[in-house]
Amino acid sequence: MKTKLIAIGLPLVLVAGAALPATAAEGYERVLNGTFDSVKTPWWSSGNTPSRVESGRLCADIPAGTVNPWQSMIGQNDVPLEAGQPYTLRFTATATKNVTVRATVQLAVPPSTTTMNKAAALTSTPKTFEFTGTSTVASRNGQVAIQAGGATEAYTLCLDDVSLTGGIIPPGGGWDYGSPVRTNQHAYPASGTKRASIADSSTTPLPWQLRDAAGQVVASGETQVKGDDAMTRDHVHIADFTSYRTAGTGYTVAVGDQVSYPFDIAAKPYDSLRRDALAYFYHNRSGLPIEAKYVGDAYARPAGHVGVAPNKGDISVPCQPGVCDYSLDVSGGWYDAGDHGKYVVNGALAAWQLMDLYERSLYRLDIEGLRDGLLAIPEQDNRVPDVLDEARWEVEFLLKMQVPADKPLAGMAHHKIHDLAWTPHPTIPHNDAQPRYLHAPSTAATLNLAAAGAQCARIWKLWDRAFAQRCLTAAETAWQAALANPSRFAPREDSVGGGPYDDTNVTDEFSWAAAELYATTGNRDFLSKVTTTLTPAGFSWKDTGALADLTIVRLPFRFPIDRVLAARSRVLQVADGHVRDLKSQGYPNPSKPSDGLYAWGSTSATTNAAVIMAMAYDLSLKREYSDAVLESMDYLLGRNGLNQSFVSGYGERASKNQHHRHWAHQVDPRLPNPPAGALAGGPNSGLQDPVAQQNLRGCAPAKCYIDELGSWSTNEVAINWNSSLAWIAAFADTR
Ligand code: 9MR
Repeated sequence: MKTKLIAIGLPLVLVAGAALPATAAEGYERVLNGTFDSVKTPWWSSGNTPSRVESGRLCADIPAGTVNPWQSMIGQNDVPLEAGQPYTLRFTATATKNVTVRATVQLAVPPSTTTMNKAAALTSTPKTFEFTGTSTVASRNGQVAIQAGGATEAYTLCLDDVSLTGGIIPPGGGWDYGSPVRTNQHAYPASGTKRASIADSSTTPLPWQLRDAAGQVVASGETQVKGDDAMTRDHVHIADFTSYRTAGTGYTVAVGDQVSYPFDIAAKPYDSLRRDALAYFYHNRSGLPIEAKYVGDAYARPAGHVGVAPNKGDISVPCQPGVCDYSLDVSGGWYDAGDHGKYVVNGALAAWQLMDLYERSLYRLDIEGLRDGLLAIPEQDNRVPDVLDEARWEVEFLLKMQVPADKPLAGMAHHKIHDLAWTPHPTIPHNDAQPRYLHAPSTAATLNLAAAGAQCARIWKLWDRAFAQRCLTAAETAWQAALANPSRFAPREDSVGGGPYDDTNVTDEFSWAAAELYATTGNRDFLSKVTTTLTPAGFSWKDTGALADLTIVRLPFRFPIDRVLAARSRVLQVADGHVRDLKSQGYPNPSKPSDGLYAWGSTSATTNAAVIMAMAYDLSLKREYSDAVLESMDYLLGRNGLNQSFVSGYGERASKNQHHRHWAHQVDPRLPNPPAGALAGGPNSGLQDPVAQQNLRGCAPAKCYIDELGSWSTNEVAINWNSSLAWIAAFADTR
């Protein structure tokens, strides 16, 4: 409730939300928002215990009738604890009846190790408590809680000025990134570029060795001193062992007594990743059972959201109150990410990218990419390329989101469908009991449907003419509807129970949709509406203008030659910028944000930049571009400031706790970790979630990442990120 006053001699120093120790003996503050000045986050309460912030306190309605203390709680998770360190818990509390509760500090995950568990007798007069205890474990999963279960009568408990102090590691610090020698932890291509990055303060070159699995030195040399790396604040060296080309497993790079994680050298290192990155989509399909014969027992689950209780969707989903008076069958599609929302803007982009991957395979004669049976999915034997089967699963859903012809705003697309409130972790899709609603149609969703629909119409002509026709009709209807409703924007605030995907500038969406519609129909009206181009800012779900150029480059024979030449030269020019950015950095990220900050989903900025460089390679066949794509893979797979592979299952230290509702092993040991091939969002300077805020304060932009389930702003997965990973993984072996 109050701002903390701390006396450090004279004069008085005023510290808001003090992160620094009040005195050396007291230790650092470990809880966030202990004063409840306005918001509740990141505090939570049990499902049976409604809570809210009231006059600067957190008040909770404790129900009668539970048995154990932990059956009704208020708490905060993701509190870092250090082994052997003493902690002091302080809080002020009241209760509307005299009652004794338990004040606890323990692990929120098994084995729930306790640091303190103390009785606190509450009355209606505010009382301040102080307890101490020593942690026996080092963990970033500590939990501070008041356990109030076991009450015989209901009452209200209010809490204020909660503080947990202790520990010697400064907030955001204490990270051990392991060896300073960072490599692609998965594999390097025998015939491609092979480099390691080494974090070392030396200003003169250092000797390096490449060792085989038996420890024999098979190549050696001296590092290049790359110098200070702004995005990581590391001082970096580079070791280049490109000339070594013998395939094998268990290689390491050593610099002095520091040794990298082991890696392979292989002719085609990305063969499994191209399939795993695509398998992500079947795993996250809504509306059909995910079968063990395709994914294995650990990942099999009943169909999600097919109208079977406790699910309330998605067979007949009503609009949010006041938005429309009908319900739609919007079953199917992919869940967007760690949540069970389905969003047309993002879904259309991800489906588009898979369809673009198909068209690349077609024009580059990548037979593997066109194979039926490439993936373990139900359609693996239907004589249609699996990548198209997977994309169609989403396109069918997108078509269902279009407003029917006899309704107001006919032809527009509903922006999204998702739960009324955020569901907890874990929630397996078929167990989601939340009501789900259609949200208002938006111009952006409508245009993205038009773009993906037009692309679908062109592609499926070859495979299923009736479906192609449905796509074309939907796309043309959507276009007309968007012209008639050019400024219906999804609000940013609509972010409870699902993400907003808000966007108030749709010039880029108009242009991208027009490019796709022109490519498919040849109708010149569309060509004049193609007004945007590829720029160094690239593309994302929000900024789709660059995709117009990518469509032109993909289909040169369908566009006027001057447009094609201009688009090609922009792809080469922007790719040159990415190559420059990659080469200028200690760790090979082709995306170097101009504002010096890493954004939410930064790994997709990397993969999307790699897509541009790959397209430049396809246009020019210049090795420089394909080498840079391979080095981008190195960055994603461990050659970075964190020594972290952001792709599950690929690398010794690979992300395994991505924010996801059923790959939630971290909070329920009966559930699996993500399957191989799921890309974590990666470093994000924004630190929007409490886990990141607790653990990453002060991080260098490229180090703002934590492999914890609770860190939705740095460690989520998403369809638009995996579609991009699948695209470059397919490219990497087929240059
Ligand atoms: O990828 C999206 C990112 O660009 C936004 O900054 C962020 C906040 O609006 O949302 C991200 O998308 C999330 C979506 O809103 C809900 N599903 C999970 C998505 C990935 O985190």
